[in-house]
Amino acid sequence: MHKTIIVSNRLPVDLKYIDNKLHVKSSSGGLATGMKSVHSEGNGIWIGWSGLAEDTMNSEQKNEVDQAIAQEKCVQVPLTEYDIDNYYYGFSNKALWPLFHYFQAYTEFEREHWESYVAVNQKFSEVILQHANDGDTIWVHDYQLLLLPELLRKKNPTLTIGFFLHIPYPSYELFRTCPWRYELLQGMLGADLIGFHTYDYVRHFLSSTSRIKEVEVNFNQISYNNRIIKVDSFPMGIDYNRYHNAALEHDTNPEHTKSELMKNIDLHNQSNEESKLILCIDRMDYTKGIPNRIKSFEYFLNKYPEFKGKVRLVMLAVPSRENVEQYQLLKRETDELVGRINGDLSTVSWTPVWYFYRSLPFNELIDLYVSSDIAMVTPIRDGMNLVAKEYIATRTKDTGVLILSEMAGAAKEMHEALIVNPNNFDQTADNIKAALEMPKEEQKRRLDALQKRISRYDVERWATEFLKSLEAAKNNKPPQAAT
Ligand code: ADQ
Repeated sequence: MHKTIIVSNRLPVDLKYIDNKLHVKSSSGGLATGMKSVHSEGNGIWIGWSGLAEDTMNSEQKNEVDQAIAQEKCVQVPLTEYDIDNYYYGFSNKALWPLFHYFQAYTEFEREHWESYVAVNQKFSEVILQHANDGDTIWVHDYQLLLLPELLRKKNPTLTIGFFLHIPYPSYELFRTCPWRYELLQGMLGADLIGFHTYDYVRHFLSSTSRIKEVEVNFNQISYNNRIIKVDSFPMGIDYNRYHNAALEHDTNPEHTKSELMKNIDLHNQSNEESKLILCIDRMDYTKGIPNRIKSFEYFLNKYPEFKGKVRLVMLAVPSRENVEQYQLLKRETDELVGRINGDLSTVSWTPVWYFYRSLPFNELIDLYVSSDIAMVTPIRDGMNLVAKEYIATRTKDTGVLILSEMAGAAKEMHEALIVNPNNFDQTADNIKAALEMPKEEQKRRLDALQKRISRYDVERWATEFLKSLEAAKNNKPPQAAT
């Protein structure tokens, strides 16, 4: 029987050496959840990097890591510190990430980074080919592995290869600025099915492909090298029940032990009945629009001063890619903005922005989701954005309003949110006011529609639909499918 191999840059296991002891934690992130049934089925495996640099471990540790990973039905692609600096922090996060998110001024196209990107994609293909049998299905994830589909197909044309991009696909005008645009497209075109979150990304991809390469595009199919490649949108969902049930549990369990953070928030709410809480949860990334959000909140407070003392912005930012310069600059800008606004506007009993720079465990995240009146998800650019969906899943009392950036892929499916352009502070301020004043019936009406959709198109359904479509794409192949 054929198996399915999932491939992503990082494995769904978190490995750490603390005081020389290996700590292993399986990930409960969106992708790991969505892939759970695929991964646990038959002899399916997951291939990726462990998160630990190969050249910083001794042979005993390497063995220990290998064993721990094998227990999770995973196989690792060993990466060195050089690979991580150049392939991951370099080409993936200093070239592709900003380019695909329209931050062209941040892109660095370095030959050394590119060469490492090619070499690491090659390393991935070698490990996969050692574990794949003829006819197996390989599902490759994300921008770190754009070259992989073609590398695999060249060596084994019997494989069925799917590729899914988790970030936006930019317009041709932007994509063409990449010196290795041809190679990147060539790499992706090794797949039988290429998936994106939204139809706009599909359109941009088809347009880049037809302008850069000699291909024939027919609706959402590309004819290339005697093969047909299907391109389609698969909006990724969340594990709706996990979030919804955790929120219900939070409501009903009187034994629920609250975090220090929540105790403080509760204390503040009790002392100020009218007080409203606006929640923001992001990775600390320049694509997430964190400075704009703070500035638009300040703009709102100045435009509608009657809300001063009554609304707080609770901002939770999880540290990310801290050794990339743009991320350090963003952190500094955020620290300064929060400091300035709180310095300018705070009173003895009111601090407008509560800012936490850390990752929170799941139960504390739920505490925050449940306790907030409004969620503000206003990225400058975002492939999908799962926080918007998680917030909706935690609404168990028919109250809550989502303010959502039109630049997030999620906006394409979540029309009932208050949709804003994050660069338009006037519009954002007006929508914050509208959210704060929205009648209960309207909140319920919007939430009902959103919850219905988000619960139906959950992450498992996303994975199933992609694999179903991949199966169909495979059967679409002309009989002699080799390139
Ligand atoms: P990300 O850019 O990581 O993902 P997102 O989709 O918002 O963005 O997912 C972030 C996840 O991290 C959420 O599940 C959230 O709950 C969690 N999180 C954020 N801050 C946290 C904190 N302080 N503590 C604990 N957890 C925190 C990429 C793309 C997105 C796309 C996803 C999936 O950039 O556009 O939606 O992949 O395809």
